[in-house]
Amino acid sequence: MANEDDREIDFIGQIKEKLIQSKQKTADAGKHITGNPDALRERRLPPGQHLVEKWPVLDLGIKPEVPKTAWELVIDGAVENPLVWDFQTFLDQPQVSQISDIHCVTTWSRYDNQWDGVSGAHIVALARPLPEARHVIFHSYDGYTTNIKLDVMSEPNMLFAHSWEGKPLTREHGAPVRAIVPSWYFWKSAKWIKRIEFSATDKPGFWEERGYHNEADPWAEQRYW
Ligand SMILES: Nc1nc2c(c(=O)[nH]1)N[C@H]1C(S)=C(S)[C@@H](COP(=O)(O)O)O[C@H]1N2
Ligand SMILES: [Mo]
Repeated sequence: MANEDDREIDFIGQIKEKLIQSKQKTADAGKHITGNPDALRERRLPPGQHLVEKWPVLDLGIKPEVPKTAWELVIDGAVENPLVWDFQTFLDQPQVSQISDIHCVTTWSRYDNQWDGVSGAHIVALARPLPEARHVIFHSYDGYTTNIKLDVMSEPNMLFAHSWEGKPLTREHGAPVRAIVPSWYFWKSAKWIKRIEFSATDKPGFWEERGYHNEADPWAEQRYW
């Protein structure tokens, strides 16, 4: 009898161990964790996100074909030094290479994307925002717009990318140049960018006007409002 009891306890013990292991796995994957932002950051995957290997495509159904020879980038608004660059002038700027994670509001995340392009900090330094400038609005060739705060432009890994994983961006991912704003959900990373507008007033963009959060911190789950 004592033997049978022991076996039963052992059995329950094993089940418990399995349960703990599976919960541990879930926790390690960063799912269902709330509360401790430091623990979340260490785990790298923001709350409510899951990892993908392939890079999904999301747009408004229009994928404008913008040849490098026709592409132009206007940098204007509340700046001392407005600029208009063609693609060669863009390439003539100091180039940076950065690796960052993508977090899309539709819950997929993709780690370690390598981008090449021109840093937001470089553009800020050249354009010299006026003292009243607080916001930056991205305008794209498909009519899409999105807004970020001026501070975010100068974050160390914010850039305007022409390449991903060492190859030119494909049309569907925003060729020839797109914004990459790693600290915010990916809808802030405007594809097919054509204008960077500095502004004293905030101008909510396409999704921000349709219920998306005005900021987009994935760690604070600033998804919709
Ligand atoms: N110009 C433009 N940029 C855009 C969008 C868009 O529709 N048009 N969609 C945004 C959204 S909602 C997401 S999730 C990402 C998707 O980028 P990807 O297709 O390269 O994954 O682009 C963002 N930038
Ligand atoms: Mo998105």
